Amino acid sequence: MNRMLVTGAAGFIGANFVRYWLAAYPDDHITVVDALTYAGNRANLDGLLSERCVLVEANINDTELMMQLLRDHGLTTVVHFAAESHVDRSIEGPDAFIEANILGTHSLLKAARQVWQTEAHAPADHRFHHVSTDEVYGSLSMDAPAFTELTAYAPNSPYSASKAASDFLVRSYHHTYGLNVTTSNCSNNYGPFHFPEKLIPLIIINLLHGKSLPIYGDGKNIRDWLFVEDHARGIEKVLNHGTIGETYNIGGVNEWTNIDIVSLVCQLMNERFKTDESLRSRFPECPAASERDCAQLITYVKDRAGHDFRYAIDTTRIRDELGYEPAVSFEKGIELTLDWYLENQPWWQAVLDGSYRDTDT
Ligand code: NAD
Ligand code: TDX
Repeated sequence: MNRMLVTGAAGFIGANFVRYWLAAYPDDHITVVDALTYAGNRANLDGLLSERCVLVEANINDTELMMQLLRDHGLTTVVHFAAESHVDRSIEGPDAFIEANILGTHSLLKAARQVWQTEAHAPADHRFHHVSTDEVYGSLSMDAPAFTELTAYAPNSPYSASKAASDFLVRSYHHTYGLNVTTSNCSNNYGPFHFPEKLIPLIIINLLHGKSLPIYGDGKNIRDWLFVEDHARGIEKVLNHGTIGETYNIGGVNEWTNIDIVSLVCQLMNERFKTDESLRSRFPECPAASERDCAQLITYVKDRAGHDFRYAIDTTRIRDELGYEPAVSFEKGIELTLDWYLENQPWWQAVLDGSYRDTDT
């Protein structure tokens, strides 16, 4: 039986990870720590909280509290998702990224080191797994080979620079203090509970409302998309079989230009409106409700500052050493995602109108 601290699990990927883990490991216990920033949403944990899974609303920068939780809940594994995660916000205001991603990660590392390595009742075994991003490697040209774990770090945004700094801190706590760490660097995730400031959910929700679909620059930038549950499976492989001190790249080997992925979502939405009559009355402003093509909402806008051109992940290490393969094809994952947003309007409506922040809901 494992007792885990999962940080940032009221957010997109952490919530999906906890859902996956609780179902796969019925004997395990999870303590979620989340500061419930704008990106944290209690509703993401609906149906999951129980005696086996508790939510503590707290900031990872509170080192004393993190130590207390590790001790009092007998936690021997940390899976660290908590972070500021949106590149555009990091361009507008980097400070929150330094605070959460760098200082927050360091606070957790200090807590783990103190409780797991120096105290009388330290557990025999422990693990600190750090969840990071492919963006730490910088940007690729069209024909450059995909990022491997040996690719030199070259972060370009305040977000990716803060994640790179946190990766190095994690590395140093292994090298210097012998903390049992692993790190995974994953490509772009998509799926349920994705906050609608990010490309795919933003596009889905905008087109349902007949709003323009903003494409930065020429739309030719490339991302490697992975269904969020497959990210959870990758972290599971690393937790169960990964080598201490190592980093593992996780990706979908699934590169799409932004304009192609937005066009695909438009095409799938056109089809949904043809097969499901009820969508016309639910979303009358969507072009597909009046048999027009959703793609007419595509609007090219000013590019993101310092916009990385291409990310691509070489998954050889995690595939060959840990036997990891994504389980959900992109064709299936994008359909699942679209259907999730169509079926969970109250979830995203509450995000749009701000009521998801009400503490008594
Ligand atoms: P998210 O923004 O949806 O969720 C982040 C969560 O962390 C929120 O619930 C927020 O309340 C919480 N949080 C933020 N600062 C905190 C603090 N100081 N203390 C406690 N909680 C805090 O992010 P996400 O997309 O789920 O990403 C999770 C992790 O995965 C991040 O570390 C991100 O860098 C990494 N990652 C994301 C992607 C992606 O495509 N979204 C890809 C690779 C890696
Ligand atoms: O309105 C938009 N229009 C647009 O063209 C938005 C929000 C984005 N884009 C472009 C920018 C990117 O090239 O789409 C691409 C994807 O953008 P985001 O969804 O903001 O993701 P990205 O910047 O690629 O970063 C994501 O993947 C790596 C996550 O937000 C990070 O947390 C993760 O580390």
